[in-house]
Amino acid sequence: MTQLLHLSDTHLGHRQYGSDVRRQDFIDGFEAGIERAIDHEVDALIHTGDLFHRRTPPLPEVNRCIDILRTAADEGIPFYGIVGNHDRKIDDQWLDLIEQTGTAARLDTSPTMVNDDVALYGIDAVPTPAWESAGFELAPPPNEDAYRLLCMHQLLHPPVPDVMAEHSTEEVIERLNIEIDGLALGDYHEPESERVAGVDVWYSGSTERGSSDEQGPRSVTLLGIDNGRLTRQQLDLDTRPFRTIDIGFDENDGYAHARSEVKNHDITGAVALVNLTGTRTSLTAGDVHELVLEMGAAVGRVNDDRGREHLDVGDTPSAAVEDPDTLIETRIADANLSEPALAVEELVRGDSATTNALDDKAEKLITDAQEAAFSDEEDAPEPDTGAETTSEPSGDAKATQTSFADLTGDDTDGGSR
Ligand SMILES: [Mn+2]
Repeated sequence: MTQLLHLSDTHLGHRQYGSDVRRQDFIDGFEAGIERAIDHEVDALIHTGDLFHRRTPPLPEVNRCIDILRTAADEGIPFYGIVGNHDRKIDDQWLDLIEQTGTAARLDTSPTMVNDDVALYGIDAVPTPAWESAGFELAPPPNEDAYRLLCMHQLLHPPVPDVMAEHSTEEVIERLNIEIDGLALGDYHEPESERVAGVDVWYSGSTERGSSDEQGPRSVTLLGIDNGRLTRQQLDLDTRPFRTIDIGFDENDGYAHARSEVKNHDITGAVALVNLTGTRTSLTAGDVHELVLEMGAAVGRVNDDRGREHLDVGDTPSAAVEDPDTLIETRIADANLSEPALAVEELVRGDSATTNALDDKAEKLITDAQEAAFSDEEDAPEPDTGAETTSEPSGDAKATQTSFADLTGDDTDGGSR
């Protein structure tokens, strides 16, 4: 029997909610997946795209990724991957670079054989404009009886719900020049499966929550292939819990009210997502953020909707609509933004900062990036990031690693009162 471990959408380098704790969580999720492969002594690992969160991942993430892949390589377990929509670059890919270290290899339309009885194929994420003209020509395996497993990174229906899908699974299968037995997919972050036109089709899901609507356990998939027959087992990963806390405010509600509401939830070590509704009071979103951290949350995220008129839009199919963060992330991945633009975007969306602090911070990021870009000097002035010394050039995402204290003006170098 040949055993494979399928993992996907690891999004290394995702500094979710502007948090370095979350950034580490994505590394940990990836590592946990690789550990499962080692525990089960699989014959190979397959990764179906979005290894990294951005096409310009932080260098520490690339290094950590290689370290972790090496633990599998040292056990004789090869790692085969394809490129996703988030980490896709124009020509050479990150996987090509990592391949130089001997810890990974890219799948393509020629078969990569595992134990002579499984033929692995890979087609990188195809952007929508290129879809119609994309060639799905696979070279036949050397061994006629081999189990043919194609890896792709697309939203295909089924099993992706029709409203979220880009294309139909049946269309993909029809466009292939050879028959396949299995289609291992990435891009959709939930573990789902379906049988389409005689082909087993499944998503392994992501290894960390990319948004709060990814509610089920994160997982990887153990595949067993015996005489051309496939068995599949979902292995759940132990990831940081998410807790959603809704707090309604009346005129006189302040700190004590917020505290007693938060107390109803076990937020120790969790990502606490707090929604504030009702009347705007003197208690700020920043106060609530501080409160949940004091009460043991590892990460806090406060959405302040107080004082807003709510339109009753009636019965819309909201359950089927994707989380806004997920939609934004996808658009950003497609947008080919510059480093400074990504840094400012992350700053704006990443935290519940006051507008003034945000303005100052964004302006500084842009000014620093301009200085770095237009300076004739060999060593352009380093951006003033306070006590922290950065080992990366200015303009890199590193410059955005401000703490919440920085953003709220609680830092020591604030100056003004
Ligand atoms: Mn993804």
